[in-house]
Amino acid sequence: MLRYLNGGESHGKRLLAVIEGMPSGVPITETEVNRDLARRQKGYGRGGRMKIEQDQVEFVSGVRKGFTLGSPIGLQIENKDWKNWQQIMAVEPGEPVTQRVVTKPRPGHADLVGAIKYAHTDIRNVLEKASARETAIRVAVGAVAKVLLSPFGITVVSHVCEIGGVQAETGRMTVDEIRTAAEESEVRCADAAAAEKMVGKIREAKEKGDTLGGVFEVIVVNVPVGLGSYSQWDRRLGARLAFALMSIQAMKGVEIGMGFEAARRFGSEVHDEIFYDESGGGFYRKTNNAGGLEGGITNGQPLVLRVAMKPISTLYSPMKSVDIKTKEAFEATVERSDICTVPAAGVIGEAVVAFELAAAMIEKFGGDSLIEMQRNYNGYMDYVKNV
Ligand code: EPS
Repeated sequence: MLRYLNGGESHGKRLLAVIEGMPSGVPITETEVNRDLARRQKGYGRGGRMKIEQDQVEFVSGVRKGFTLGSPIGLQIENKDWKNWQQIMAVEPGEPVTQRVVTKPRPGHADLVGAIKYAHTDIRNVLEKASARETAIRVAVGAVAKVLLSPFGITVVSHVCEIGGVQAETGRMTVDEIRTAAEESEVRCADAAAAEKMVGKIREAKEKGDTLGGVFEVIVVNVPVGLGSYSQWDRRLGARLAFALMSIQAMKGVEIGMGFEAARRFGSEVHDEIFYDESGGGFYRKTNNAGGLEGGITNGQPLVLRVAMKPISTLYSPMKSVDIKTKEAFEATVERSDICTVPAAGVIGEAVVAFELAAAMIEKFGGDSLIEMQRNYNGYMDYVKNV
């Protein structure tokens, strides 16, 4: 079983995670994790905080001489901003904090519900962990998962499909073309004309003191048939992927394959017909409306998942709210915020999808060592080829 826990306040000393259940013998370096951390920090529409942070992971356990040991992998990322918050975020007991106390909840944020639930009078105690700063360590965890998927040829790609209502047109592009174009785009969108319009929309939101959401897509190629199971509700891989994606801050919906459009069509227009190639190709489909999943099980086609992100709830332009201390109405204003983080959200989506797939691979092929997994994988793929 692969699992992880994370901790860390946005302006605390550092973020941390422990991954348990990674097989031994997986080649891994901090450099490849840092590559994804840098990808997460980019994107037109980011705020001032990203000028302070240059996220770098440190492995503190479970890795020796560039290989995983099979023991828990400890990861940490320093918060560079912590030096500006040492007193406010101090761990030691002392005088009550009087600076940067937050009593004004932002509509759409965890602020109010979190303060009520945990009986906090300073909303900072809520927002520090509710913050999407947490996604930095989740990307690091996902990068470790990607390293396990890579020997099996499994590649996870993401791109932005929509920002502020501007839609990208990528229907005729291959996954490789999408990936290359998205990585070069400042909004991680593979359609250059749409990307330009998206940048314009983000600029417009900034001028208005507003924020913007959008939609990103995660595509996974070379997924073997047979990951996940219909045999129990919580083993259905589609459900687990949707859970993981919905656990990212600000996500409001997940579509698999044709998604919601399938609800509007006849069955004959939706389901992917099955063919058989006698010359050795075996079973195949001409379409992938199922997005690579049938009955909660991968069918060997690419996984296609689209995720809707709401606009960030920290706005420069005021929205109505009520102070939790004085109960007076106020109009919220902020000092620093991102305008749009859909480009970064795609990288986070890749990470959580990679983690769920790594977990499913371990369940199917064993998880003590990479060598054992490869042996089992090769035997299974021989069987699949001859079905
Ligand atoms: C966030 C608020 C901002 C973002 C932060 C998420 O932080 P700050 O209040 O320090 O400006 O920058 O995102 C990150 C730090 C990050 O690494 O993505 C929030 O409230 O969710």
